[in-house]
Amino acid sequence: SGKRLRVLVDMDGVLADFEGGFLKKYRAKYPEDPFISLQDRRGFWVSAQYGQLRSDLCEKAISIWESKDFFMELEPLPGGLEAVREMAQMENTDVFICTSPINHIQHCPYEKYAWVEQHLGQGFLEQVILTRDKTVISGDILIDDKPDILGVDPEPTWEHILFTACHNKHLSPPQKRLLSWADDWRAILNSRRQ
Ligand code: UMP
Repeated sequence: SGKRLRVLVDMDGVLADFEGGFLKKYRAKYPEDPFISLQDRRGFWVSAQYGQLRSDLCEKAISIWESKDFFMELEPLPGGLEAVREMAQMENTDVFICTSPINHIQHCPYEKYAWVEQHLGQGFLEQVILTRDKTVISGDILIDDKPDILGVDPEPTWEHILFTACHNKHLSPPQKRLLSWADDWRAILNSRRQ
């Protein structure tokens, strides 16, 4: 009964540990430079906060995620892969991984597909959406750690559920939150079923 539920799940900060992977590789490459602990992260843009700390650190931060193997070697966040596998098996449910690649195109787009293939299997490549504008993608729910998801469509079809991350945990956002994958994501999906 009813129509199918389409769930869009973000990758960096929701399925893959972008912040942890960044900090580990930044500290290894620039051991003499200051860094921002995950507890002190504020704002979605890592490069902006590093640039505020010291102006030269903005490009040093960017050099980390522009490097080969950065996206491929990100660790899965706890429970994320299990959750999307379970969603994919649910009746009347379609799950897509919806992620924005960086504009330095040498490694990131390929490595995002390779990460999904490695962790979720080749069949899951059918579910990957790479876009710089998530507002043009239709869905019922978008689970994403970015507080402000803007684009050309002022009224996206999806309800944005804010996935809690080190950089957004102090905000009082207008959206519902998913605190982690241990939180009740099944209830959030069910609330959008008709
Ligand atoms: N990103 C940057 N700069 C930052 C932090 C992240 O370019 O300071 C990149 C990483 C991801 C993209 O490829 O932005 C965010 O994608 P979504 O999580 O919004 O899909």
